Amino acid sequence: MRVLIYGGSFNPPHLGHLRSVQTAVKALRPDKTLLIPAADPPHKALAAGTPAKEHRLAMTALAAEVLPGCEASDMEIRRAGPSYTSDTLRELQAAYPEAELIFLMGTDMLLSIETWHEPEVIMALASLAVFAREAGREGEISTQVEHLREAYGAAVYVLDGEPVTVSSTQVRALLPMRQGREYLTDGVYAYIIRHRLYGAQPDLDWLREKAYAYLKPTRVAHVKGAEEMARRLAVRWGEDESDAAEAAILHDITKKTVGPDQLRLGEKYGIMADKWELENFELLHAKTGAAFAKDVFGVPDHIADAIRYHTTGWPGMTRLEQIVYLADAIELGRKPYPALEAIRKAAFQDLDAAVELCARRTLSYVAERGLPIHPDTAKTQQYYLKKLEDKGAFPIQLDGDANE
Ligand code: DGI
Ligand code: FE
Ligand code: FE
Repeated sequence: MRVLIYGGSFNPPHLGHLRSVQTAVKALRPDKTLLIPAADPPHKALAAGTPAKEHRLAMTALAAEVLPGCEASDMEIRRAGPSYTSDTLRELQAAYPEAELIFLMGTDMLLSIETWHEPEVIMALASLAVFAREAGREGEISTQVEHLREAYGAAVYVLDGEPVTVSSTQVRALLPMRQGREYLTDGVYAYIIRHRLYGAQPDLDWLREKAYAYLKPTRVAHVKGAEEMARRLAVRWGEDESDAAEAAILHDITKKTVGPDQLRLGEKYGIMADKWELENFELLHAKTGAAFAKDVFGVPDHIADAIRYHTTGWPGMTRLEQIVYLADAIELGRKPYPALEAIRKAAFQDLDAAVELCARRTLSYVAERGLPIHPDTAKTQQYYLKKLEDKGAFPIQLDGDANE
């Protein structure tokens, strides 16, 4: 039996790691491959902002899923203190007494192995597997391989392949810029976004694809329209365009859940439905949407709140919240309703006036249908009316031909 072992900080695990493993698997045909994230690597301090080791283990397990016969091991993370490879190999030898252990390593590790804790134990317990052809370092590599064979009797497999040069450092630098997804498995990327590790912000193409999968197909056009309108308004009002897009993409994320299921979803997130929401479950989708977007896509509070207030509004909304509230109501695919054109126009001239009119219009829409008025809708309208008065502006008058 052969067990291939690949250790590292996996911070995060990326396709370069997986390709190295694939190359080694092809050459060495192990029965089992273990990816072992280190708890506390003795050789290099982990970068600032490194996620908890449990996150690195979870990501490594997700990465391992895409390679048959490959799994993540928690043995170093479980163990207290620094992760010495010699201890790991002792433990593995006890677990697989009959197996040949093969320790896969990168060039830097190969060259520095004599400075590790108990290098002679490592080379006695395991064979090494290294890549022969890292550009410009072939000489160093073959000299070191010869040296380890002579000095330690090391068994070294020299793999005919180039190591993949993408690094975790590069990936970490890309993630906050909504980039880097192409270096990760989808499972790892989704995990990073969900927990917003490394300051990651989602690639919006990816987010759309994921978000639309939760929508009824007939709602997708509305969400696209809301995103487009939210972007335009963000540009107009100097807000972050991609934050506005992110909120709009997710704003109706739980809308498909109807009836008592909407109530149950709220309970799952600790949302107590109020009297009005109990009479009209649909109102809850704004609050459950915010909670869901936080849970599944890790959205920060300012985006979650824009989702939360998109249906009723709220007194004293931030500009981003106003933008999402309005974008939902005036996106270009909205079926015409009275005051729509007036709200559209106002949204680019005076956000407060537009919000006031939009809330006023919802109040009459709801009243016409005999539905209960949610107090937040009323409060929103009153708040913005007062705000307009305070700044000496007038609410928008609708005359007879407002029914455009
Ligand atoms: O989710 P969308 O359809 O895109 O739009 P939305 O989130 O604004 O939801 C619109 C629904 O919410 C619409 O059916 C009216 C309802 N609504 C908004 N404010 C109130 C309200 N329903 C009641 N009962 N009371 C309100 O104050
Ligand atoms: Fe909605
Ligand atoms: Fe909507």
